[in-house]
Amino acid sequence: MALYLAVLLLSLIGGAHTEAPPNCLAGVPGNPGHNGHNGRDGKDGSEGVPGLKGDRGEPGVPVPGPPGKMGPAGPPGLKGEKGEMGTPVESVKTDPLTKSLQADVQTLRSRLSLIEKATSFRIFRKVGMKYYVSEGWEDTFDSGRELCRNAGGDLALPKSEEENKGLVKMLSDLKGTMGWIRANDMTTEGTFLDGYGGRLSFKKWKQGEPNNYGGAEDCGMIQKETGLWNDVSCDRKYHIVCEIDK
Ligand SMILES: [Ca+2]
Ligand SMILES: [Ca+2]
Repeated sequence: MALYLAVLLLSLIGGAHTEAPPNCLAGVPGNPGHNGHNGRDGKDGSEGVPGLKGDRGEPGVPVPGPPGKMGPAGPPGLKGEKGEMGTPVESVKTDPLTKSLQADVQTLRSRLSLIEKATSFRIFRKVGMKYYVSEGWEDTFDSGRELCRNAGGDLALPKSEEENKGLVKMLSDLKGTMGWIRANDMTTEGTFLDGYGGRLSFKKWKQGEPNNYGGAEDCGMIQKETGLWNDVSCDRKYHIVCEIDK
């Protein structure tokens, strides 16, 4: 704009120094001016007026929440009243067949125990319902009896001719000539007992025996050659044959 005014002014001044043409023509337009500076930013508009209050909402639907944690145990309750006495159970009766089987089983167990004991010895021989057993020991009457009792039996004492012969065979097996028998009169001189206070149910004394020779013969022995018995000093050392019957 300022440039345009300056051109116009110069044009007027120039006209003052020159003569005006006879026929006046329109002038040529000048060049457009430069753009002006940007205008200032406008301000934000002012806050609007609050709207109207909305309608009331629909009522909510109740939803059950998750279960809460378990609370602490309560105090113990009061003791209840004593109950009535019950009816006694009738004793169980065992039928005869079951009783018989139980008895058989017990018998078999006893026999098995007996066999296990007997067969644990180096030499054993079954005679009737008992076993004569030995490890080949030779010792005094008392020591021999202790050995046998520790093994679950006792010193041999034949109660029949069959058992007496069986004991003789044991001595043969042991290659011995004499062995102890349990008969003794330690308690009462002249009265031979079985070691448990019982009288002898079977005897096989050699003729003239027992004679308590020298006043010091209280223990019985058996001779292999004859199968006959004799009373001798208990401190002698003879073969020890034990009997196991249970
Ligand atoms: Ca005697
Ligand atoms: Ca004698």
